[in-house]
Amino acid sequence: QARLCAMKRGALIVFEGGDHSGKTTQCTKLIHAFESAGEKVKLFKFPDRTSTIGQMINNYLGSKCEIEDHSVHLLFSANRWEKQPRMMELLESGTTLIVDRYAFSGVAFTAAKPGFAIEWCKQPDIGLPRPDLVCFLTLDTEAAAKRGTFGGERYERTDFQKKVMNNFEKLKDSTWKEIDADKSIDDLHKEILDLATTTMASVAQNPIEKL
Ligand code: DGP
Repeated sequence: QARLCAMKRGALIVFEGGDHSGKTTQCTKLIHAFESAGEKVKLFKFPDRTSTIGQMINNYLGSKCEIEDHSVHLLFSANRWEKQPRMMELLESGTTLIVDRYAFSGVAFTAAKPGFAIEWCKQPDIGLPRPDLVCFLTLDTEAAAKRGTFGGERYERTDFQKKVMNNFEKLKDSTWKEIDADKSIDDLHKEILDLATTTMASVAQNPIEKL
């Protein structure tokens, strides 16, 4: 019993939301805050464009190649699976993971394409570690537009992004916290730091669940 209590696992904290909602900025700030507090934390970002699969995804997103829609869905999932062993190892050894996009992006983006059912889209990610907290950053279209125009990557179109946000709504469960991202970087950070700190304290004794 005493030994079990000493083995504090890390928390899995995921950021989801539309493009331009500030996920990457907030992930970076959260990592820095935890590091300064002496916590064991590590950042993951999906898609991870550094692996062989990640490079295929990078070329696809930059429209340097075409990949059939089902195939690319499976590649995005494979890109998460290739990181799964390392993620589990870190979580079990007490490191908290901050993850910039995860399986929910996988589902929300593919299901925004014609002919894709949410249930089909969920299948390849079944078995990945389940997040303890999903920070879902929302930003209305007007506020998003103020943050500049979309770059040239595939999916960066307002009509497509609306469908994506609509799909995220269908994926929410009790681990999701919807956060209005239309505020200053520092105010948003404080809100997120609070949520993340509470989550880290509460999950320590719970087993890591699976999607
Ligand atoms: P980012 O590097 O966070 O800007 O993500 C790149 C783009 O890829 C962005 O438009 C979101 C999209 N995306 C992220 N994960 C997935 C996924 O698993 N499947 C699909 N189809 N798109 C994804």
